[in-house]
Amino acid sequence: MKVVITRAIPDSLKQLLDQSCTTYMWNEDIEPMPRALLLEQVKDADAIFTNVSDRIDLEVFQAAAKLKVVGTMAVGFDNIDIAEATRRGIPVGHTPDVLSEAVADLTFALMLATARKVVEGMNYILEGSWRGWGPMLLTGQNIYNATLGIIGMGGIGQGVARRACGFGMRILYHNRRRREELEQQLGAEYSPLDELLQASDFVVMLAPATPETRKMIGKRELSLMKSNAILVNTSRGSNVDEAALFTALKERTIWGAGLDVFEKEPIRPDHPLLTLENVVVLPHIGSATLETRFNMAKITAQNILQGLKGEPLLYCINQESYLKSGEEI
Ligand code: 8YV
Repeated sequence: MKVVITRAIPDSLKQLLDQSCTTYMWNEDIEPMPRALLLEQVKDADAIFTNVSDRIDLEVFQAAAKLKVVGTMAVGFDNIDIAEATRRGIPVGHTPDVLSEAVADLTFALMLATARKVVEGMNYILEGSWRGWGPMLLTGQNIYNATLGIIGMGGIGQGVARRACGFGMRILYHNRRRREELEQQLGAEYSPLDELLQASDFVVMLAPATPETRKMIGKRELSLMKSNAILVNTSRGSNVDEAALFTALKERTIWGAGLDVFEKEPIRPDHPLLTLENVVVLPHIGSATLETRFNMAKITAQNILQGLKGEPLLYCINQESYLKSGEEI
């Protein structure tokens, strides 16, 4: 059995796969595996171990005639053609839950950094501008007792809500389906999207990237937000209309934004958003703690080993891929 690993993974996990498989690993952390090499390597592959940034599309599936399983080291899977995998009976595994707390931490880090001008403050010192204390110097927004609007109440959303309880926040949430048990546990209030946008001081975008959530926050939605409001996005860039966000931030119809994800990644230093003072940006590191990334890679390896044995994956995106044609779930 051959496994193609599209980015460097910890030695111990590569060894785990090496025990029962032949592995080809693209041994880079940041540089993506060249597309031509990926297409070449998957020709005789039984499994692909991938991540948020490699496109596993029709062309890859067509090239990989022997493919039995795909594992992505991520909760999101918008880079994978799931319909095509399902049509071919190929299960696709991912890594939900294990990263929720790390992404919730980073979401809070962006809320705090944006509201309290943490990056601006450090740059202010670095550029030698600090001459003394000023009553209005780098004044920000309160988080304590503020109203938080969470869009997407999955594992990460719940992690953010739990943290918000400690900050005395009123918690509103919007989700595909109402989660009454969470309303009890966290004191969160279900809210239609427009009402959430109108009432929140912090709006946190945590919905998955789907055709329905594409540009879910656009010009109209931004115009509903308060002038002191901060938007934080730690889900996918496609959920927010970046051009409309740029205008809202520039015209200060909203107060600020903290962004870990972008419409097209990576962004470069000449990106228009970086000309603005009221934005804090990070390079898609929501789940990037040593422990979390190790656990994500471990679950991905386990998903792949299960798939190669023809057994159920730990976390499978497309359960339907197991059905024989004509069967119903
Ligand atoms: C991100 C992710 O780091 O698993 C994914 O799909 O993209 C996460 O690991 C996070 O959601 C972005 O902040």
